[in-house]
Amino acid sequence: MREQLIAKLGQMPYEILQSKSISYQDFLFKLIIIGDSAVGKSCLLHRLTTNEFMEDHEVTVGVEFGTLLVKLESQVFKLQIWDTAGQESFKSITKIFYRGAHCIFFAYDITRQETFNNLRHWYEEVMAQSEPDIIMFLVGNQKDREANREVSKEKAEQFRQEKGIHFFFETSAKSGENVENIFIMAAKMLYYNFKDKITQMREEALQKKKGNSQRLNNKKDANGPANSKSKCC
Ligand SMILES: Nc1nc2c(ncn2[C@@H]2O[C@H](COP(=O)(O)OP(=O)(O)O)[C@@H](O)[C@H]2O)c(=O)[nH]1
Ligand SMILES: [Mg+2]
Repeated sequence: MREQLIAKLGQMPYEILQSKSISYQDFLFKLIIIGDSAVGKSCLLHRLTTNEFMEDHEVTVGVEFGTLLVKLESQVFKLQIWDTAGQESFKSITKIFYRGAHCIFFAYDITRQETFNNLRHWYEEVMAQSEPDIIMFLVGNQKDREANREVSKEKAEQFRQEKGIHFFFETSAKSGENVENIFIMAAKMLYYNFKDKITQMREEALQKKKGNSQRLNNKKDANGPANSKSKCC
């Protein structure tokens, strides 16, 4: 069932839009990345938004954002991705960070067992702070450093199942492997979950738009011919 859904979502076509503007009929999803310091959260976000790898960079304090516009079945979604930049103690993250989040990425470094072990604390924090229906991803980053691996895929998969986390992927911000994939999967999963609501909202927006143009037409009918008449005669 779960595998079927993953396969189905994987096949769904998508398009990444370059424009950063958003119109009123688009939908906004808030995604957050959490996990220990130096697992590669900022690099994942940077890779997604610029397609570059940051070898060395300064740690910024506070929350950083990245955005991605994704088109799925003619509907545009804005993914607003929050990074904990510099606040990697699970106790120091503020409630605002979790508020209204639709999707969460639990990130660890596959070459540091400790970062994986600490996900238990992160998980508890998320359970206490976030919405109950939040979509969860387990993300083992630094996949390119296979020779230094400390966390097996089996252990990670076991953790995913134990906690009821929806997806598990290994990524590399360095090579780019699976980076776009996790965010696109998140967008598709959210679209899938919210589809009925989205269709309803879209119809309402269309009705409203129709109503507006109807009003405009009426106005035009009222003023247009009358004006031209008065000009003409
Ligand atoms: N080899 C490798 N290094 C990475 C990867 N992702 C991040 N790094 C490095 O790990 C360090 C910490 O990355 P950063 O994104 O700042 O981690 P954060 O504290 O979780 O935001 C940096 O030196 C990165 O260059 C990766 O996928 N592969
Ligand atoms: Mg960071």
